[in-house]
Amino acid sequence: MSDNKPISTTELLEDSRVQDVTDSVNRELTERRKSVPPRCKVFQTPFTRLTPADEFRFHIHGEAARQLPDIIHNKVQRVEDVEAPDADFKSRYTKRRNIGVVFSGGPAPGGHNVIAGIFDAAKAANPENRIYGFLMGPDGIIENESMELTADIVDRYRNLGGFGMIRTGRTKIDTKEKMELSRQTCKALALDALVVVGGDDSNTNAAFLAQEMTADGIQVIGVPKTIDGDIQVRDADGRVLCAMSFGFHSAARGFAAEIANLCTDCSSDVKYWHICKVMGRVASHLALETALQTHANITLIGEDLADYVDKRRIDKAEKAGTVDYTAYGVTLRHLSRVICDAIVRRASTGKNYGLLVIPEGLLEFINEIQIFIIKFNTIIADYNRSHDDDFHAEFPTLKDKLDYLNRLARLSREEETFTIWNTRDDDLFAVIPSFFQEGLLTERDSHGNFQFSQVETDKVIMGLVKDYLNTLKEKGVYKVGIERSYYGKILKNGGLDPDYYGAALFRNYDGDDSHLLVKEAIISLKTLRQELQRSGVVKETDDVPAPVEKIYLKSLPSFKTQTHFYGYDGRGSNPTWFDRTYTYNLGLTVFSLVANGVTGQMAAIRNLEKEFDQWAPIGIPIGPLMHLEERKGRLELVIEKSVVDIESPAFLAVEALREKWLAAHPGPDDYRIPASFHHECATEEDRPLTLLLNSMF
Ligand code: FBP
Repeated sequence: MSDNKPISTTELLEDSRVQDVTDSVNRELTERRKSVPPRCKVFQTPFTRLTPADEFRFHIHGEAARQLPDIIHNKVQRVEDVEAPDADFKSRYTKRRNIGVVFSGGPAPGGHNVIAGIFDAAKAANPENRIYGFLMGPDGIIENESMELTADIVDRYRNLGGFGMIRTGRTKIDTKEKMELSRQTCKALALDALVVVGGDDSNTNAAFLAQEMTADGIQVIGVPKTIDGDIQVRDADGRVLCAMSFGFHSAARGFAAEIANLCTDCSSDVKYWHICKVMGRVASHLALETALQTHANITLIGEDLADYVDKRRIDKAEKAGTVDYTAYGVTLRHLSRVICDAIVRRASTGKNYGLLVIPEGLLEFINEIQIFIIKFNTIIADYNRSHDDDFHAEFPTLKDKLDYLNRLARLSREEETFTIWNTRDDDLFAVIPSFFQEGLLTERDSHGNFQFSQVETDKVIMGLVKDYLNTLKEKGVYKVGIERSYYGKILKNGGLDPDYYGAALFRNYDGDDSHLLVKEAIISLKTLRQELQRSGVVKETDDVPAPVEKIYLKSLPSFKTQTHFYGYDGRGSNPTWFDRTYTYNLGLTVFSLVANGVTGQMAAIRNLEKEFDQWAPIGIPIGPLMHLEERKGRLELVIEKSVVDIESPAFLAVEALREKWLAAHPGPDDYRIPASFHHECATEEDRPLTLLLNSMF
């Protein structure tokens, strides 16, 4: 455009420089796709074998033994290299196979590398091996929708985030019909093995599929996926077998990078409290990791709140010779008080800003809410079982649902045996804000789980916080501390003696605090005047001097918030070095389990907290991990979700550093900026901090 001649769009789009910068494939993407993750030592030779690791034991649930007889006695399998395999071994290992892979549940960074690992190992063992990807999650198995994954397809997705290659879905193969259709699909494709990449529920599904298809000789292998980090497996003696599901690290690092930026911003313009909700359907692992990565001022951990015991209430009840059950577990009201206390303390040191992290699944740990969730799970499941129409289709609006609940409450008065919803429940529920009522009654997912991501947890909590802060403001308790030197300067500049007004204006003027707090009684210009008159520093006929008024106005807090939700963004991020290496090796582990003929196993890697050369691939038997849990109003066998252990070093560290990170003192905050991550190489910080801390003691 140097000769000012207008350029046509055709010319523009044909220019190679324009094409370069507008192409959807940039240099980083090309490099990412080409990059090859390192292989664990055992995978550096062409063959691997399995050795049962008898030292690991499990407490087997009787119901699991009854329902999963063919896979319940499986052992942990150590993946080992074979230096000189005999001909028999070789021919079994390299026999031509068809392997099907499915993604199940929410995306998690690294999933594509699981497929890449399976693909590379399978093709190396026998180039005739075929890998099929089921489309749109388990529906692809039920409906026989799959595609063969070729080198071209796999190469396009290597080291990239998301599950775009074959996409995902949340359907559960939980009925006889769906199981039969799945079996038919596997047979139609002549599958030797089916690989289920999913969370706790999907690996549960994998165990049942393994049991069901043992007779057909179809192996089923699970892979621990979920950003929530809640698949963590230990044996009966507490030895760690799977420390972390894949995707957790990338999502947590993504959230932490964003939150650290907000810490920088809020401590610069000092006017906002940023309220950050972070994903994690139930467990607060992601919030805990984010706290360690960023040192946000307040991080709530659901598991900690569930464990809360109000000592004062217990003592009081004990003295009265009664038991106060409400003293166990925090209430929403109490929680809002704790948050307000922290906000007020920071404000008193001049910091009326900060960062609050709320885990998405927090409400699961609040007793009063948990009771509603369990009751609604049962009511909805009972309704769906006994009617042709679905509960949500029959009662589409909130009003319809409330009317139905009201009818149930009336029924409870007439029928003694009907106890699930009574008039007290109805009354308690009536005082909850309608958006939250709606949230609690939302549709459950296909596993019967309550969908926390659909509820505005932050809005519920912040509504209560804002109300209580207003009360504290009216009481004069919530005030912004004024720097002593600033006060002195403003009064002197206005020709006034700071000492003359100091004791009348502030509650701590005679102390040595760096920040001065305006007296609680002063909550308006009128009360300011009254207080100064009462102290005799202003006569009835005089006005309040302007510099004094200015100081008072500065002490008035206004609680301004910005809310953010970190979830889908982190879930869709590219994998960190840790996750891309972890998942590629999980894929290699899957093939080793398949080639060695086992079923009902979950691929895993031990020693993730150690240097890469110590990572040890294993197979974990899924059957023994099962326990009974309430789902859709019934007890069902599922893999137990791992929530944050409040005795763990990672939690104890966060708890011990809470006061430091709250930084309710003059001077800088204690924010931490996580190192940026590189996909090409491991860096000093390229491991979840929770993982590191929990492996130290
Ligand atoms: P998975 O357990 O399937 O891995 O999903 C995790 C998760 O990202 C949760 O953190 C979140 O609550 C949920 O998925 C959101 O689900 P949806 O995609 O259905 O909104």
